[in-house]
Amino acid sequence: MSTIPKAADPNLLKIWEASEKNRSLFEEQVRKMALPVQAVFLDNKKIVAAGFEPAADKLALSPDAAEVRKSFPKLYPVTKDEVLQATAGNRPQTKGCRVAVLFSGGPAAGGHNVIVGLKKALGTDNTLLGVRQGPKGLLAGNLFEIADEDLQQVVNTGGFDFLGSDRTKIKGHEQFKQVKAVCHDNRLDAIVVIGGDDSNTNAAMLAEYLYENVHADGRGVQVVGVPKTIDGDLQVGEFLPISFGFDTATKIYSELVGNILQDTPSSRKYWHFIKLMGRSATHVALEVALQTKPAVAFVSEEIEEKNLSLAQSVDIACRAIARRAGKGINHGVILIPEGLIEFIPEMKALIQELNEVMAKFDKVLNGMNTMAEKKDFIYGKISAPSAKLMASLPDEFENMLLLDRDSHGNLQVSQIPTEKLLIEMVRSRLREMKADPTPFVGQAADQVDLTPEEVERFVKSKFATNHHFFGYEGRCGAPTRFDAAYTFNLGLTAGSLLLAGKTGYMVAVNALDQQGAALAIPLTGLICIERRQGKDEMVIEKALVKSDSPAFKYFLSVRERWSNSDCFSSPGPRQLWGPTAKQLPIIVALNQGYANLEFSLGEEIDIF
Ligand code: FBP
Repeated sequence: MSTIPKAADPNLLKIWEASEKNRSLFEEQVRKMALPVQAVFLDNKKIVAAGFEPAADKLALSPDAAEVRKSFPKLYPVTKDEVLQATAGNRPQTKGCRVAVLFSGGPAAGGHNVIVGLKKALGTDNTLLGVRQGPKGLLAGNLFEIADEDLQQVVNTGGFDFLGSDRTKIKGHEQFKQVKAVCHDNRLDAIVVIGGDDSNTNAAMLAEYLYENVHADGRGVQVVGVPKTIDGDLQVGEFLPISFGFDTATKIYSELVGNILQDTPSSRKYWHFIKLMGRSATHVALEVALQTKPAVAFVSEEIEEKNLSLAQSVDIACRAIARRAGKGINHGVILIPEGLIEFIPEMKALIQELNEVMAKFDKVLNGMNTMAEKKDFIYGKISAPSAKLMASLPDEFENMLLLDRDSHGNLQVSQIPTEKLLIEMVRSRLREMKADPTPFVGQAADQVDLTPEEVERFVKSKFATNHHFFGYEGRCGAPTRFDAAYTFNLGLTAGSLLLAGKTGYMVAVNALDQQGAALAIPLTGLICIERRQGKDEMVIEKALVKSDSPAFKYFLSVRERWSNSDCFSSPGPRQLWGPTAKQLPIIVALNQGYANLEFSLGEEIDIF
């Protein structure tokens, strides 16, 4: 055989260069993917805006509703906290409307399709402007007109790169005034905020502030929110089954976890501690657990409800490891939700105290030069139990708890290496258990039921580990078929709502297994009062995993079996075509009471 390298085939180079212009062969194909459109948005196969009418079902309001209403004297009398539903009747005929759209917060797959749907609903008689770099760009008036050709490039692609995003919180009179001036100067009639719970709270405040008198003739600017976040914690019961981006992120994480699970009984030597993104709620880790069946999956909400300490949480993992070691299985996967530490009650109390101290003494702390100086100061300000707990943590972890908070006052948990902390604590606990297994062996809830032979096997077993954090890998992947379809319909809903003259709503689509129903949820009806950075603030409450939800109950019924055997599932890469392409998130199908896992959102239409 010749060792001289061959020249590349010019034909292949041509194919590859063409694909480079279109980013990749995959993206070239994906742009052509037809999308399902709900019947209310179709007239003779042409996409049109829908009208709206009151929905039959009512929102369950928070106990703070009466207090919240006082802060929305203009919005509440109009929305009356009533949900609207899209209808093919009284379609809006609005022309000349100028709408600006922005992304806010972390990226999530499908954002580009929201914009495509929005533009389609607005049609050629209205103008869509993109805001570059999120709320910060809105304050700076960084707007440009979006053309159909721009959208042909980004349809069905992941990420937020078309516009960019950021986490600036628009708050305070000065910033609201700034937005008002931008609206006035750009002759805006409406703004669409694509964001999570905090961004939709901001949208409600903006809708109130911009309700009237933005333009010389007294007109205001409408504001509508679109529910985005991979965390899945923006849910409103049956009205909003899930935020967009969750499906793509969890399918990507499930593929990665499935691959690792496939590796464990192949190489038979590692315990993998895997932290999964999802700042607060455990929806992401729960979905990935249901998809992959690991040995252990922590559910933060359960730990909080049972009031478990950090040491007790560590014991959960140790018991599973010991039980499997007794059976000769010295490998497995432990899933850790990103927000776990904030839900362990003693850690939560510590973090809350730190948040308050850091907010209150912001200036003093910023003036300090060393971490040691900051620590000394902070230790003097927190309670004795919190100080004791903090001092017991490894240094690296202790420093991380003192990192700068995000613009909403939250600890940036994606930066905290919980997976490494757990490995250290599990290792030292296992050492204790092996040194004298007697107190740990038995049938009580906090013991491990092992035979003498199994105890011997456990004591001799090795504990080798790897740690991973899957977060940024999943946020911007190409949208799944569901996220692509769902977001396009959310965009159609938002555009229709604006043309129908509505303001102060968040769009939603439910009945995801039954052709979909487009809804508008009044933002004021979602707001409650929560303590943040030491102050009471109006926020949209995060939807956490509920212990009585069908998804959690199902998980409870199977997790011991998964833990005690070496069964697992490898769901493989997400599919855009073929028999599994239409699979919904399992938690959505279970919690909404669907009879199967397949979504159906209407007739498939070529978008361009
Ligand atoms: P959003 O709530 O803005 O959608 O962001 C969610 C998230 O992806 C979390 O899961 C994660 O903790 C956080 O963003 C990471 O933030 P950042 O992008 O600032 O590192």
